Amino acid sequence: AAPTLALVGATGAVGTVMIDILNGRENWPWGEVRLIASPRSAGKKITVRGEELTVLALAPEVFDGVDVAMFDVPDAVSAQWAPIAAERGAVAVDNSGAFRMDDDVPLVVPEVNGDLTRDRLSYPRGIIANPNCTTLSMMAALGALHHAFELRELVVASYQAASGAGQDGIDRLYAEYAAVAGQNLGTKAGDVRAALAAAGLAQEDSPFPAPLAFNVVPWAGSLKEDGWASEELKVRNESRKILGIPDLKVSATCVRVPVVTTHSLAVHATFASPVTVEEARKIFGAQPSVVLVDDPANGEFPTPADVVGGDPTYVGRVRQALDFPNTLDFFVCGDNLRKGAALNTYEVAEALAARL
Ligand code: 11C
Repeated sequence: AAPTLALVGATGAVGTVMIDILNGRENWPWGEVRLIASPRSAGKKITVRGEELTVLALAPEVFDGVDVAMFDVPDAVSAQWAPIAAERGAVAVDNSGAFRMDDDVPLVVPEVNGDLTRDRLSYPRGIIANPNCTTLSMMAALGALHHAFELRELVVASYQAASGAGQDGIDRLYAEYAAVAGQNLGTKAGDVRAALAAAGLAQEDSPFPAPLAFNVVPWAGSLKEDGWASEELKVRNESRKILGIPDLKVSATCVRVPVVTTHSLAVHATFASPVTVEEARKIFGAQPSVVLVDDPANGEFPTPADVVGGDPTYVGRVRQALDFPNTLDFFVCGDNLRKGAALNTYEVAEALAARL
């Protein structure tokens, strides 16, 4: 019989994009689909491939008979429920941060280390993890370069969209834009903060630590040791694990920008030997999930507003770093809710379905 697919977190920001992906998929290996969410959302109706499904409340029994269960829920929910799904016979493909760095849980980007979905011995706990959207947004491009030229050092700055903070992030950015619209703000220190406060948007109610409208905020995630943000450490640790380079030198600065969806990264990647722009372009051209948009003379480079909603990783501004012969600088944009989250999870699930 065709395998059964479950989606836990079907009504959240990433879950909603996942439904869109399920509806748009050309090849369909699945039989039954089960949509699962918190008891608060249970009973909702969602149409998947022409069939109206009722969202089920998260409970151990909903995993009975499920072959692959995709989790798009907060860390604590995954930490509790992915092992229950696995115990009941499903392979859990988890998009949270709960298991990513566990030695017996592979962290998979199909273009880079997809072989890890082929053998059950690679995921002994029945759990496969999906990377953080910031790491993931550059991985298809970086993995292709690494396979060809051997990556040694990685310095990145991210430009992260509000939807990285979920529906609350999206709602907050829209509310801030509405509150500042038509006012000539951004000319005096504090004028944006004051306008938001006057509109009833208290800073302490925001998922971001400073106003995002008319601004950039050099912070994403929670505070870790020595002033690092959790997002920056995730970029370091997850890049090392996915690329299989435990001692890769990485330094990241993560920044939130007033973009709704699509993360961007400025990447400074150093390889074992000199790499030319022509060679890099060839490698990007040979990677089906990478699209090169790189003709600055004609104003062509990737921007979030131009690529949001797309599946590929868009790469532009490819340059040989002038003072670093083994180093390439380039700019990457990737939809953080699609390849950065739902799409990658689904691609892992689909690879598993092919083996069931
Ligand atoms: C953000 N990258 O943009 C985060 C969201 O570890 O899955 C995803 C957090 C994670 O805020």
